Amino acid sequence: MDYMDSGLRYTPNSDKDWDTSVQFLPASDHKKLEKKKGPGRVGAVIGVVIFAAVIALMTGLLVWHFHFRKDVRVKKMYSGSMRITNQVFEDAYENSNSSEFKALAKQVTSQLKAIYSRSPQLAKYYVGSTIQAFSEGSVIAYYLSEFRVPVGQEAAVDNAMSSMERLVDKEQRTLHRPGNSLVLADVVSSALDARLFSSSFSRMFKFSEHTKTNHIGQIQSPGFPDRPYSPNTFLQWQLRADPNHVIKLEFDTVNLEEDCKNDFVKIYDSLVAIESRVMEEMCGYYSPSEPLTFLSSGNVMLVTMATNNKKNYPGFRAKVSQVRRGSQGTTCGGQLMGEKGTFSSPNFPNYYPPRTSCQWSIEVPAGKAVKVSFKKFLMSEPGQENGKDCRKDYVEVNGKKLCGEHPDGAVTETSKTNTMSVVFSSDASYVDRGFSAEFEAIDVKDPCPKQFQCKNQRCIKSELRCDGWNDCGDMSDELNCKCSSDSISCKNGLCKPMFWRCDSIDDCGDGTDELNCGVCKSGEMTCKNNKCVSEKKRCDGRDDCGDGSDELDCERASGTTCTDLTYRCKNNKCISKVNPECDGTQDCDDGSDEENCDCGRSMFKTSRIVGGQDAEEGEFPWQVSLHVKGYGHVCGASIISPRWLVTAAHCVQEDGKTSFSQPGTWEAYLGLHTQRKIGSAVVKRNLKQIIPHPNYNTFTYDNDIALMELDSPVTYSDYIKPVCLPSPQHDFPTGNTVWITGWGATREGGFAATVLQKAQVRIINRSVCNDLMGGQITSRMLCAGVLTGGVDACQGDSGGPLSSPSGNRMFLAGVVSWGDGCARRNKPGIYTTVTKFRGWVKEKTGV
Ligand code: 4AZ
Repeated sequence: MDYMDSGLRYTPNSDKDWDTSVQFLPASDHKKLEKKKGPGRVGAVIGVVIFAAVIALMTGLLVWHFHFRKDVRVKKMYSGSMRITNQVFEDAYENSNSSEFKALAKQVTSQLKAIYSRSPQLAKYYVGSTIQAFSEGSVIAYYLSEFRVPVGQEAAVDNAMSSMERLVDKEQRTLHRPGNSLVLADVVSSALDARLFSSSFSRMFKFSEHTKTNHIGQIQSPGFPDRPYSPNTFLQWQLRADPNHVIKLEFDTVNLEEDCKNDFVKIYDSLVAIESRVMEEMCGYYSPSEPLTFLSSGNVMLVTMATNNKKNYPGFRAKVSQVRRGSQGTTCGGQLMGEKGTFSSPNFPNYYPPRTSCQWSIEVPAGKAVKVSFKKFLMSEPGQENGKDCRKDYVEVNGKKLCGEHPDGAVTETSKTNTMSVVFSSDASYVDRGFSAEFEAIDVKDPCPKQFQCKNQRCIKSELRCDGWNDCGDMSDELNCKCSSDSISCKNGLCKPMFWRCDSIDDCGDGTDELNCGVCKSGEMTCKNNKCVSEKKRCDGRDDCGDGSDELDCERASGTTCTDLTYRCKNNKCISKVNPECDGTQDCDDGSDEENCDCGRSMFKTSRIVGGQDAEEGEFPWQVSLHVKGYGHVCGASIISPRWLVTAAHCVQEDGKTSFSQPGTWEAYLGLHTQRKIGSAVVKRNLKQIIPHPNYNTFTYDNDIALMELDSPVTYSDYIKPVCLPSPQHDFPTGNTVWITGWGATREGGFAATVLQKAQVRIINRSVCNDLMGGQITSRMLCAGVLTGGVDACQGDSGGPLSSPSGNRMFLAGVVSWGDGCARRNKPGIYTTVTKFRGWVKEKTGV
């Protein structure tokens, strides 16, 4: 169905599209050409033949050009709004069937034609315009204009449309305009989202609702909640409020297909879908606990919904009401006085309205200074995710602009005097949840009374100074310390808890805590089982340690006696080299250590040390997002072959409500980077079977591993590749850095991440970990983390990989399993030890 079907249409005369005149240039040297003698009879014949061929070719080209060549054109739609300052709004303008609406619409369309005629590009390709609605202020007209543009000319038309304001200006300044011409201002226009006029729509519904005071209306996708929304459908709701009111739209459910390319809901601060007035685009599943209320800037709002042919979900439902402009939630700023207080962006913790700016003037008692701490800070939007270059929505403190997303409490600003100004500004497109902040009066000379002041101006409890933990976030609380008796005095001045001594991790940063750790005398080596044996016994062909560790990594690699620590080749011979598999060197006589090595590599070198940030696309191509159908992301998994995934058994454990153990409950997204953005790299698979480990213990999380078979194999790509499975003897030494990845919560109890997150953690000594975790660590568990806290896996990361670099490949060291909260200090993340299950994986999958 055509988007232009509704409303009034004005169609101009069609223009000539092609320049059909052809001109021949005169020969530059015709005299000379005439004088030349012919080359004889043969030459004349050849000349005639060539002449005939050229004539035939030209005739053919002309026939093709004028007769067969298709005038290929694309439909381009632009939407916009303009304020008519010399008209007064009448109630009849709300009804597109009224004669008043039709009369004004006719005037606007003819004026639009006059405006487009000012640009040769636009005039040539213009088809017509429809007026979609009018609203108050004096009168705002919302329109759609259609152009048919030859392929290749689209950019020129976009360009011409971008200077629409200038064209309007020209038109407005034309002499001899009819006396009743409209006076136009505030012209906004942009190309319509192509998904909103797809030719595949078979159904189109348009609703209008004018809210009233003390009345709560409701809009919902058709069939909600009893049946899924229909395919290939376009819906729009034009919402109006009384003058001096704004629209409040409160979603209680949003449950759509994951991929916004297919099904989506888009909210506009307008009555027509103008891209520069988009407030938010939504698809996928939103937890009902997420604050999902939107406020318009004026008395209109448009909600659109588009669905494609496949996969229909329950849809959405939202309440619509009007709020008086100036009432709570719609305003912000003001005078803040006193010792301390709080303030937040308008409508916090819900979405702030677009086109809003305000200022808080904070004044604390004379002689003191103002300190502002942002508890929450969410001012991110497309084109401004990185928190730099805050040109769209921002907060300005002390002349410094802040935007993007910041961790709770991470942003603190202090003034030099007893006043401070904080400005909030949102632009016309995209909104976020904003901020909540606290201000307090501080003594300039003693800004942190009875507390320690960090270099970054944070105040922390005095007892946290020199305790080995980075409480400030900038390490300033751990510098220049006199260490207590239960701390190690690092040479570099840091103090670290005594129990970190000799755990094979350089906690001091200068190695002090790992010095003089050997219990063995000089000339002796420390075995893996802590026995001391003479250095001379290393690699002598005999197992002197008793665990084979004195016979590892010896020159004479092959033919070693087999122990628990040696690598067993396919021919059952053992080699002493540590982690020989897939290291690029053939160590086994039969070459089996270099077999099945198409794994663990991505397009990227993962080299940066980070504490939780967006992964690159394709950086962890074995990462899988496991979705419960109709709900969304629940767990992670890792690809180990075209057919098989490894995940956590606790992800597929029945909970009474959802059949987590049933393959039909799940869908696996491979090659995914951003949740709800299903690009061409993403492959979705249903599951054929789920095999939880038979010894999985639901109370202790022991043996927390499961296998998933896909219903059909995937083809590997840059974004979909398997991770390497470690041999049972693969060594992941304490202190080694490993990667955790997932879409889990970005803080304990927080929301799941949209973009795949990565963080680097270290393998932690098993006995240190067992002490920290109250003796709950079995040999089937591996600990990894950053004991100072702040970096960890969390809810939603479960089942995902703990990827360990070895050579130039990544091995699956662990499966995200459990933890005591997330990122707490002294509480590492616990992972399933994959090496312990290598035989079981082989038995069940053949991989
Ligand atoms: C979870 O609930 C979870 N900090 C996963 C990992 C950790 C904690 C919780 C580790 O899925």
